[in-house]
Amino acid sequence: MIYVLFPAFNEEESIGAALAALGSAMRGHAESYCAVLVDDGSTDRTVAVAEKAAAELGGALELRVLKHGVNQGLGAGLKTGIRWCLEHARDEDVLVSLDADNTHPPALIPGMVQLLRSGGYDLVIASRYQRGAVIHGVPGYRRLLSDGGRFLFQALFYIPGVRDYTCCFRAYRIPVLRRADYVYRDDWLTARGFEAVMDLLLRLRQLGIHAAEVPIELQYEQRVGRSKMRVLHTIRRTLALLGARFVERFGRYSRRNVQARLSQAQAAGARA
Ligand SMILES: Nc1nc2c(ncn2[C@@H]2O[C@H](COP(=O)(O)OP(=O)(O)O)[C@@H](O)[C@H]2O)c(=O)[nH]1
Ligand SMILES: [Mg+2]
Repeated sequence: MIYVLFPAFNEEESIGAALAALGSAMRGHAESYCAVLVDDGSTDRTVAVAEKAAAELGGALELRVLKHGVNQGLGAGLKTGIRWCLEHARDEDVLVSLDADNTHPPALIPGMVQLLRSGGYDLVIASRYQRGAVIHGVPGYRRLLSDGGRFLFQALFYIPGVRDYTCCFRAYRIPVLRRADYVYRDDWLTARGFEAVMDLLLRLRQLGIHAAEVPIELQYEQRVGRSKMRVLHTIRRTLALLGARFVERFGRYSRRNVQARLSQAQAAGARA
């Protein structure tokens, strides 16, 4: 099963097209897909539109809707969705996350999943920084921000195979998320806002992950309405988190400590 997680806040104008595109992407692939929509206190018709779009696919796509009563932020939405998937998924399943605003083409998903499995990766990212990536309609200041972020993250938190630390469009193997859950317990998926996307990767980094990227075609011009990212707020929160994660690397969540916890988990698993 491929779980496709859409964190959404007021996406009534886009979620229908995003689900329809997922329906087209899955066609001809034997594996089943389950769209997991985390509706984060939307005040518009996001859920109704999603349900209609799924119904129009004639049962080909299972849709699960998880709801927050009040808006809590993108990170909180990802947390709800990831936790739900970890409860329901089997180890051979895959979790894909992507924007609900129809700017991330679901057509990439089958290829990402195939690479994840055939290459033995824990994570495959749809990246703006791989040869062949095409970016439509992203404003200059947002590009500058991503480019600056990329250099900062790569310098401070190098992960082999990773260039794009802030794109939400990723395919994860379930066991790597379970390992993170075991190591960090309640101390992960804690970031509330957009900085959570980067934080997820920094936390997985300490586990020693194998990651790869595929080029994305980012259809930003297809976004209806404005981006929900508050730029200055996100920069501030991201920098604060970077500092915290940098310090942790030399203490509580050093590679050594993390590996020790993972060995404990393996030993406990072997005994069970
Ligand atoms: N759960 C949740 N999702 C959000 C929130 N704000 C934005 N999103 C979703 O996060 C994704 C990225 O937001 P978007 O506005 O597209 O940001 P951009 O792509 O960085 O410009 C979209 O799927 C949004 O619906 C929020 O407050 N809560
Ligand atoms: Mg977006």
